[in-house]
This record gives sequence, structure tokens and C-alpha cells, in this order.
Amino acid sequence: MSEAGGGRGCGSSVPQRAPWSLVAATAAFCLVSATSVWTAGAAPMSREERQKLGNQVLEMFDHAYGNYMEHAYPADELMPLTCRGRVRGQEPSRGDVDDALGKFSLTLIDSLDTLVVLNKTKEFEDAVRKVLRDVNLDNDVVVSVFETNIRVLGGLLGGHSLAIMLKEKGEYMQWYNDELLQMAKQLGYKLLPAFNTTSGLPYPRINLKFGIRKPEARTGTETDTCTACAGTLILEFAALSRFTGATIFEEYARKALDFLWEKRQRSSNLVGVTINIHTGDWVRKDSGVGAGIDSYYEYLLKAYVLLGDDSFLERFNTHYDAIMRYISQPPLLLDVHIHKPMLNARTWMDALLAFFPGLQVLKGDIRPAIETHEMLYQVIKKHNFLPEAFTTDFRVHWAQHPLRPEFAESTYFLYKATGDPYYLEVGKTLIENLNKYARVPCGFAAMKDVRTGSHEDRMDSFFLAEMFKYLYLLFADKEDIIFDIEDYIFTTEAHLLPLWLSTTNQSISKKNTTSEYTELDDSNFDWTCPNTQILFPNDPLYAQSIREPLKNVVDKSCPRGIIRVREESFRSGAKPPLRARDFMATNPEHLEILKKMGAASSIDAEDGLRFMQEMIELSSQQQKEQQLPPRAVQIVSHPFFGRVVLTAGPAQFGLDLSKHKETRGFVASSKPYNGCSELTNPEAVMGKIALIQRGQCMFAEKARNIQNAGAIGGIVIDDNEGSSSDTAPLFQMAGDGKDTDDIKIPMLFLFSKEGSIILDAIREYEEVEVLLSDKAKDRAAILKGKMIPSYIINSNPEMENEEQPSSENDSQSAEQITSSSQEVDLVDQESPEESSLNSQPESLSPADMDNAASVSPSEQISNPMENHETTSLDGECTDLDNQLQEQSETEEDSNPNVSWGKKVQPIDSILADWNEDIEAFEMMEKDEL
Ligand code: DMJ
Repeated sequence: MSEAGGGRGCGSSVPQRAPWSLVAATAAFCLVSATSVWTAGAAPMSREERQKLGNQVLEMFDHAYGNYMEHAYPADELMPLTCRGRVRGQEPSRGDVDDALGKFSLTLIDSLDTLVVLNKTKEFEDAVRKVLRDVNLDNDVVVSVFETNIRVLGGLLGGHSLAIMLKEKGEYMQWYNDELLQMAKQLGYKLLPAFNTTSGLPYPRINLKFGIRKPEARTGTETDTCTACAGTLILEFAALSRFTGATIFEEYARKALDFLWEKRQRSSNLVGVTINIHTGDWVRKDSGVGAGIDSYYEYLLKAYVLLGDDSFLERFNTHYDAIMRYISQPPLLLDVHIHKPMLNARTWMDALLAFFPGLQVLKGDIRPAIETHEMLYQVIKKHNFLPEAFTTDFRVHWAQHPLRPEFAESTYFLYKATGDPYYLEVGKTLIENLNKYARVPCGFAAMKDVRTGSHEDRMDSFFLAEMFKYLYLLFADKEDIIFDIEDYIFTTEAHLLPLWLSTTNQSISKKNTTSEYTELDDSNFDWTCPNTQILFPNDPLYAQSIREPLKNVVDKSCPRGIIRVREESFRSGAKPPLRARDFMATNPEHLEILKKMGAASSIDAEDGLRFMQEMIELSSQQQKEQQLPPRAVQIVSHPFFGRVVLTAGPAQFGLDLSKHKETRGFVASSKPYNGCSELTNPEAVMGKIALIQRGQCMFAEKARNIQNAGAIGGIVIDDNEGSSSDTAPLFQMAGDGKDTDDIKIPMLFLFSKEGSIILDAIREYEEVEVLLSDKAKDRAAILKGKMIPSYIINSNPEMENEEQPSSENDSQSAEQITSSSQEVDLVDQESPEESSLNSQPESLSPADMDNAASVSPSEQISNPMENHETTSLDGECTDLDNQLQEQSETEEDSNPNVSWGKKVQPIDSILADWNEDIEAFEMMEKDEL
């Protein structure tokens, strides 16, 4: 157990206290009392700057919410690239991700309490009216019980909690009569059939109209669910019971939690990722704090905070002890096997675990929270966002990032606990990165690949429910919020439930509850919670002193130094066990150790098992490493200005873009278009990036022909119509089996859908300039580059100012900028370390023909866990006709009152919006500077 894990967690040492008083005050104490403390490590941020950042968050929220309401509502989510609503059944299925969509205007409901936190009370009032008028909870659609609970039930309850707060204040919501609560109750009853199992664990899905197991329901045959899915209900269900007096909801959620607790692995006290809902057997026996388990732990601690029930705290503390013993390998949090908890189950971490430092703050264990948060921040600084999964040596494992809020959440809680302005700077970076890399004219788009900066046509509702709340609260002072946030607890979706529920309708039978509490006064609280008065009494640099040793942990990562070596090895002075990555078949000592494994003792057997597992992971990792990472084609000319980033396949020959500066140039189609013979239009491609069609000859031959014609780069476009990097694995273009050293120009490959975006742009604008690189470049740098239309500069005086190093240079710099065709070098944002990481050995077999099956498949860009039938493509806005047709051919809305998914924005209008947005973006960038 970590030093901080036992005895000093919030409330753990004072179970005799009155539950409601303890939890409310303790939570408030842990999170609030430190805000006046400033550690001297990071410079304090002025009130003015915090206000400016708060305003920036408001503007960003308006951009996301406004576009959802204008272009997507009443659909569940906004598709920000094609600027329309995502309607289930009208888009290709994305698998489980779609189970959050129930045709119940998900984003609107998930945004309700965010509107109040952000002081948008009028908009809140309108939004509640829309929910009451438009939302139908009786659709024939199969939804995830977990997602519907945390997003929709939680959203309605959060909305209700703040509606009654506002009504009581006397200005807004005077007409409100618990209508949201009635909807929540209706939804609660719809979810209850899912609990009809002998174990009490809920089925993972339910049909909103037909329930479960009836033929019409199309669900109810599942046998497994994830631990978080079954264990993340108590806050919403208990709140529903206590608000309404209907005890059944809290009872069902408690029963599911009781069952999970019974099924914990008794020697390790850990739980697995998935469980059989009928037998209670663990289906997946790996255990971590991220995907599949995360909010189960969160809800145990928060159930104690909200309900004051000691048994929840005892359970949480037992699990926490196990987590700190086995999973926490500071600064890493690594999954282990529940039966063999000294064995790591993975060599990578997922992005969901980023919430854990925030939970550790609530628990009162600040040190490991600071450490893990710092490690995560460095991963973010390397890739701009937290990739969905990353390895223990901080390389990208799954490259997506769906704008998850967990890291912002932990940043907020750490700031509240430490008062360290460093965390404000972290928040500022998050804001900058969102605006630079995820903002698109119609909202914010998920990152399809953090390495290239390409987008997915997706803006999940949790982005509005959580991200903006945490970012806004991070910079807000108490008086910036119209109510006292400390009177509420955040659910896992950041919905707000009032702490006074702990004393309301407590008639529900509490199993295992010892409720002998006596009220103590607040002066005793300083010993119940490791608050900053204890943590930082003589040392204001405490938080910084914890971060400091980790400051290069990502850039100078050395996995062997970080991953835990078993404690017993250290203690006994024995040699650490042989790791797969160190194994050499030629080393006799290694062979001897290998022979011993599995033979002599259980420790040897454990080593053997780990060795085998590591060997398997290592070999798949090495396979990946031998493949070149994807590249980016970024359209930088008017009106795109770097907003369109296309994921491209690299070539095993020609200029390596990971080692050299990017190549920027206008594009021109080669003649012949297949580039298989000497070009007949060398004057057109001279000094440009030639577009060539795939097929007829080898990639290398095409490259030589365009190079001979004077091209400075080439883009091969797939001849297989409709192909896309969303649905096909990206590959690298192999050489021709001969020496290709003569090819000096960079060559990239685009699938047909991505390629057609460039071809369409040429048709529309003639002059199209692109940037070929290993990673999309910062748009601000692109805007500073050549070919900025003078109308933008003229209409934006601040842009001129930005270029002025000092007032003496005023007149000169304005001139410099308006001579817009001058080339300005882009700043390479990558560190040398990163460049070398990207330059992987070329090892794939040479292909005979470029479009033959012998082309080596490369690493799939998208998350391998997800269905590849996604619709999300950069610039899919050019394919609107097809999509319109597809829409009309697919499922009709089951709610006759609401017209679903009919709002498709024409391309001209999207481009017009882009122009506006570019200007707004520039203004914003200047503001920041
Ligand atoms: C949110 O929906 C919730 O926070 C959930 O618990 C898991 N994470 C997503 C956002 O990443």
C-alpha cells in the first residue's frame, strides 16, 4: 500500500461522523480550502488572464453547442465535418459506440447543467423547454444501459437539480414543476427490466420501447457486461429514488454493487474487466483503473460522499489499497491479472484512466495523483492530445482521441487541491490545443489520429457535458458561478447532484451499514483529510517537488526503469527476473533461466508466464515498429488554411518526411494521370506537387517520372473508387525491389475519398496548395505563411499587429505581411527525439506492382477495437450528395413529431462558414498573443 493510501483518506478515519455532514464538508474541504495557496513553482496567473481564459471557454462552448443546435438538433450528436446530425440507422454502424444514441437528443440533455455552470441561464431555460417538448424516451432503439444512465438519466437529474435551485432563487424557471424529474423517472422505469437477472447485474443493453428478451426487443441474449457498466448506477439511481421517494431504483443499483463486491477476487481484492451477468464468473480477468472498470471505483467513493454509507467507503478503501499495491507503478497505472496481480496484463495504458488522479484527490492521496497527472501531461505535450492508448514507453498505441474530458477533470481537481497555478497553465494548453487542432467550422471534431492531426466526423456529447464544465470551473472564481458548486457532487459524466440528497428519503434498506454517527464540528476536519495545510505547511513547492523528477519521463523514457521490478527481488537481493525485451537466445545464462521457469517454484512459474506474455506482446509491438507511421496531407491554401488534414500512407523511398522539413507546394495533375511514362505536361508540374493515379506501373516508376518533370513531391491517389482510410487499412508504398536512392522527392498515398477532396478543391479553386508532412502543422504557423489573401489581412488589423515585434516596426511589418506571397518558414514543432521515433526501419518486402496484393499492409490507423465502418472522414463534406441519398434510403425516425437528420449544409455554405470561422480563429489567436 502506498504511504498515502491508508488511514488518511477523506473520512476513512472518522466513520463515527454524521454521514451528510462529513461528506459534504470533507469533500468541500479537500477541494476548496487549498485554492488560496500558491506554490512558488509556477508564476501565479492574474485574475484578468483567468477571466480571459474563462471567456475563451465560453466562446468555445457556444461554438460547439451553437452548431449542434443549429445543424444537428434534434439528432443525438453533431457530425462536425459534414455539419449535420448523427441519426442512428442513417449512418453506417460504428458498433458499440452507437449504443449511446437513443434518438433522444442526447447532446442537448447531456448539456443541460453545463449551461447553468457556464451562466447561460436563459439558454438553460430554453433548452429545458425543448427537452420537454421534443424528447421521446419511447423509441424502438437498443441502447446501452450504462451510457443511458450516465448521460441521459444523469443529464435529466442534473438539469432537475439546477432547475429547482434556480426556481428557488426566484428569477428563472418559475414555471418549472419537476417535469425533468418526471422524465427521469419514466426513463428509470424503462431501464429496470435490464436488472432482471439472478445476479442483479444488469444486461448491458435494453430496447427503450420493448425492454428486454421479447422478440421485438432485439436484445437480452448477452451474457457479459463490463464492471463499470454494472457498477456505475448508484449515484443516478439513488438520486432518482431520493428525489421521487420510489426506492426501487436505489435498491437495484445497490444489489448490483453488492454482487460485484462479493465477486471481487478475494486474495488480490481486484475486479476484472468483464463479468458474466448470470454466473458472476469473471470473463476478462485483467484489472486496471481505465476502460471497463474506471467508474465502478469512482462510484464507490462518490456513493459514500453522496449517501454517507460507510460500507461504500470500506469497499473503496479495500480496492484502493489493492490498486496502489498492484496497479500503481508511479507514474504509470498498469493493468494486472486479478489472480496473479504481480503480472502486468498489458504494456500500454488507455486514456480513460486519466480520471484517476482526480479521484485520488477526492480520496486525499495527492502525491500519486500529481505524478500520474504529470506523466499524462507530458504525453499530451508530445501528441497535443492523449491518444486512446499509449505504451509504457509513451508511444502511440491507438491513435484516436475523441475529445475525452478525463484529463481536464483531473487538472481541475488537482488545482482545487493544491492551488498550484501550474494547473492553470495546463488548462490553458488544453484550450489552445482544442482550438488549434480540433476546432472546425462546425464545432469540434474528434481526432482520428493524433499523430497526423486528421479528424473524425464525431463530437461526442460528453465533450459538452464534461470538458467545458471542468475547463470553465478551472478558471472561475466563486463569484463567477451563480450557485455554490461545493453543494453538489459530480457524477462520472460531470452531472451535478445536490449533497442534501444524503438526508432525503433515507428509507432504503442499507445492507452492511453501520450508522452510529455523531455530529462533530468542522474544526476537527483538518485531521480527517490530507488537506493542503498538512501537505504544504512549510513547503510551498511541494507539488512542484513531486513533478520535478518526472519532468522528462516521457521524452527520456526508459521502460525498464519505470516498470515495477518485483519488490521481493529487491528485498532478497536476487537478480530481477529476465524480461522478454532483454532475452538473447545466444546468452547461455538466459537459456538457463528460461529452462528454470515453470519448473522450480511458483515465483519461477510466474516469471515464465510473464516472459511468454511479454514475448507475444513484444513481437506484435516489433511488427508495428517496422511499419512506417502515417503521414499528413494538409490543404493550406484559401479557403482551407490547414483545416483539412488527410491521412496519407508513406513511401519506403524518396524523402523521409519524419526526418526532413515538410514539403509545401501547389498541386497539379500529371499527364498521363497514371504517371507511368514521361510526362507530357512538365511545365504544369514543375516546382509543384504532382497528383498521380494509382495503377498500371510501380510506385517508384511514377515517382521517377514526376521527379524528372521537375515535381517537388507526389501524391498517388487510389484508383479504387470509394476507398478510404476509414474503412481500409493504410499501407506504405513499397519500392520496386531495386535501388531507389535516386528518388529524392517525398511521395504520399491517399485513398480515393481523401484524394477526391483535393481533386474537388482544384475544380473549385484552381490553385490548391498542400503541405506534405509527418504531422499536421499548427494552423497559426500556416496562416503566417505565404498566400494569405489580402482581404483577410486587411480585414484583420490584429493580424498585422501580431507580426510586429515592436512599435518601431509598425509600418514595416504591415507591409511584410501584405506581400503575402513571400515564403515564411514553418516552425517544426517536433523534437529530434520524436522525429527519430517516427523513422522506423524499412523492412517490408518490395512490391512488384503498386496496386497488386503484394503491397505490404501497414498499421491500421484507427482504433482496432472499433468497427471500421465509420463515416468520419476529413472533408466528407464533399460527399454530401451520396450521404443525402443514403439518408433517404435508411431508417425513418420513430418519432413523427421530430424531423431527424434532414439538416445537411451545402458545401458552399460550409465554405462560407469556414471563411468566417478562419477570421474568428485569427482574432482569437491574436487575443491569446
Ligand atoms: C464519459 O462518458 C464518462 O466520463 C464515462 O465514465 C467514461 N468516459 C466518458 C468520456 O470519456
